[in-house]
Amino acid sequence: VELDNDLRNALENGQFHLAYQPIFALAPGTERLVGFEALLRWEHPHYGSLQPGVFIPMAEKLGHIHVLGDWALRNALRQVQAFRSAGPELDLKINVNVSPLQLAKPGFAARLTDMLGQMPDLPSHALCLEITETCLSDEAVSEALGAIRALGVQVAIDDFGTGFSSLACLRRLPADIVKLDRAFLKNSSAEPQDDRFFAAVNSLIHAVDLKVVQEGVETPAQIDFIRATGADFAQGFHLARPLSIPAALDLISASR
Ligand code: G
Ligand code: G
Ligand code: MN
Ligand code: NA
Repeated sequence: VELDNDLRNALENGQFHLAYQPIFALAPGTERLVGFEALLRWEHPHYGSLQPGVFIPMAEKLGHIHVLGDWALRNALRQVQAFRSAGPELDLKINVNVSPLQLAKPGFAARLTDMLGQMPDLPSHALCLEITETCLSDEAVSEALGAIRALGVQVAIDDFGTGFSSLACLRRLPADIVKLDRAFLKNSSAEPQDDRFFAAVNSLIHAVDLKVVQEGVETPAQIDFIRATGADFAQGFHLARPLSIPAALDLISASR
């Protein structure tokens, strides 16, 4: 209950910031930086750094998710412009998580259009919105996704493979990218059938013209495994943790 009240003021008091976790393309023999996922952090005056798993559900329940989500989106867009200037030839992208509640509320696509309109130097393909697969049955969400993709903004289905995915769903996903949940990867590559299973999942996603990001890559062996089984992109602690802005800029310099 105390946190509920704190959340109301946290935005005004400047207690939120974004961390940036790098995403890499699995080019043969190497990994190439392609962009970052923006992740919200709340520096609480008493409890320290709070993870979104704690406060996003609270913000959704209290209705603050719209203001908080707009703040994150605006900040991430501004930041990716700076990242792109630091390495123009890299064509860096920014992934921003959005709650289904944000998408379902009328006006989201219009506000996004405004934000992008205020940034004429930023191509819309540099933004990717991540949504969890569980919300796709909602008609309002599907409509918003259509409008968003018409802008040229990319859509990624987050945490894919653990929730309500069905083959029928996959076939008509209004998206460009599928992010395979890290739980999926855990304990894999120990058995030969894991290779065939992952290769088949990647083929299936490629068959409907989507790209694959594997999340939660924690070991060198997992990089070899997902490269061999066909993932396009990778993200995870083995490659890079969520970074501060200076650390992200250092990585960009080193990637040029
Ligand atoms: O960084 P961490 O593992 O704690 O993130 C947990 C979850 O919080 C992630 O699944 C992510 O989708 C969600 N999340 C992080 N940042 C944002 C944000 O800006 N908006 C929304 N809606 N969710 C976020
Ligand atoms: O659900 P979503 O994918 O948006 O969540 C992203 C969260 O996953 C981030 O908070 C990030 O800290 C966490 N994360 C990123 N890479 C790894 C990883 O390799 N292992 C684990 N356990 N968590 C990770
Ligand atoms: Mn995500
Ligand atoms: Na995820």
